[in-house]
Amino acid sequence: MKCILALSMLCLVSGAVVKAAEVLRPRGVALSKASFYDPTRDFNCLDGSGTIPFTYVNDDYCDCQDGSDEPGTSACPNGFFHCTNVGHSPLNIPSSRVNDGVCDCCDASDEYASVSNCVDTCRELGRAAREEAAKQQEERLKGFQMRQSMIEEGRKRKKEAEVKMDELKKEKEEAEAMRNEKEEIKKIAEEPEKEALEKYNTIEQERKAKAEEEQKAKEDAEAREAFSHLDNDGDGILTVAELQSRQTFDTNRDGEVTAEEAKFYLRQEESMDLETFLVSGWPMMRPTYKMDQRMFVPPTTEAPAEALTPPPVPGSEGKDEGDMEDDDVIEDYDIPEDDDVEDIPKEEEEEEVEQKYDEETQKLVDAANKAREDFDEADRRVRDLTRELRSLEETQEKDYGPEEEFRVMDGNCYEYTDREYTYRLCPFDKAIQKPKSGHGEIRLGQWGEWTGPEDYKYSRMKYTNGQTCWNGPARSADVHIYCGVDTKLTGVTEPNRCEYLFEMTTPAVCTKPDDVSGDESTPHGHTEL
Ligand code: MAN
Repeated sequence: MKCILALSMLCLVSGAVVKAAEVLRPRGVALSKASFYDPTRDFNCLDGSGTIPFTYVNDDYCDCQDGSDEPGTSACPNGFFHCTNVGHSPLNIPSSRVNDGVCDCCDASDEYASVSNCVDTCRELGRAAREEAAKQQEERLKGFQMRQSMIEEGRKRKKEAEVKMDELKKEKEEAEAMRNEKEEIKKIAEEPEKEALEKYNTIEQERKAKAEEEQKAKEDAEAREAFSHLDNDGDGILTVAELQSRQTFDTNRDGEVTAEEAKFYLRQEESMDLETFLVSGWPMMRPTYKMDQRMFVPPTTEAPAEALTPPPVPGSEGKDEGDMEDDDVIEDYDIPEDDDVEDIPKEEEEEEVEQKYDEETQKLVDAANKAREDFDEADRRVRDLTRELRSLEETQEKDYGPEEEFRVMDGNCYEYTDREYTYRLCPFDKAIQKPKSGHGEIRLGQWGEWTGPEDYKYSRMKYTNGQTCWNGPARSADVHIYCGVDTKLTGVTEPNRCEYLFEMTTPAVCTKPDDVSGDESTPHGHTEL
């Protein structure tokens, strides 16, 4: 479209070609696009939406749909203005910012017709930027060199692990052979032990049976002796009168053995023969009788005398201790309820527990025990070596980067503390969150995999299967890795509930400075330096 008359002067000014980097082009056009703006020809809109006379370029009227006819004015809402910024970096700004009173370009070219006093600061800014860039390059070079050391160290460790694994495999084979040998020895030692124990057990059973028999005989003899002792007239029959003659049977301790008291021990009969006595009379009478017997045995040491001091018997309160006679002591005993008057001495009990095998059997048991211990030890060694080998194999299976550059991080942990938590990342192992309040650690995840984009997958790590979030999924953590001279965490956030983002720098991802494209969109181009 033609310029209207009133604006023709402006058309001339704004449409005039400007001289920059010795290539003439309209205002706001980048050097790379200069060839599209030929003042000797009509202008073709860059998107092909139309063709206009060259004088329409920068005439402050938008003719092309893509705004390409107005690179130097703010006429097109979607156009771009290019600042050359000599001395610094060129820049494209939305053309709406042209002459808006704000200095966007350091060379002030975007404000050519505004009242703002923009001045060209490109040289100073350029110098500072170049200094900063040089510093960054230097740091990146340093990082890159450090990466080389990490690679070397990583490869060295890999080799060492391989050597160690070979050693362990050999050791394991030897240990297995040793275990098999010990197992054989154990079997050989256990066979005679088993036989001997079986034999021993038979003998032992027989011995016990015999002992029981003897005990029974002893008790029988004891009962018969008691019978003849109580059978005053020796007629083979115990009578009420005979029992009444024994103070022992004065159950209520009133000084007299009544017929009822005597009959109690005769099972309410008038008399009892030996047979009945052995079967039912003696078992009932025995505790009382034995107690009586013991009471009369004069104590030989003080201890047993003390042991015999009877407990107070209800009803005996009226008796003054001082008035007591020897017999009183005896009579004041309660009748024991069980027949344990003769407590089995402690020693005997212990002897039973500690009972040893006969010498021959014991030797075989000892030999088998030793063989078992030896086998257990050999077996333990095999299991230890297997475990060690497995853990080493797991390490070897991990992906430590194309050049083993990340391997040195395995085994280290890095921390970052914010207001509430201390976060810990142990690369290739786990991520942890520890509340400052002192509560227990929360597992955010275990080492999962590399998750960076295809062109550089080693720029992101994923840790998964952490502690389950209340009413939610298992916690997990992403780790974004940037180039930096230190391996450290630079920040941790929780962009979504229970999904954590760790940011980390390390020389492991520093590329050679010359290779750096400066394109911030590629992960390894991004630097935190
Ligand atoms: C804990 C922490 C937080 C998390 C909540 C979810 O407090 O792990 O990071 O958001 O649990 O309940």
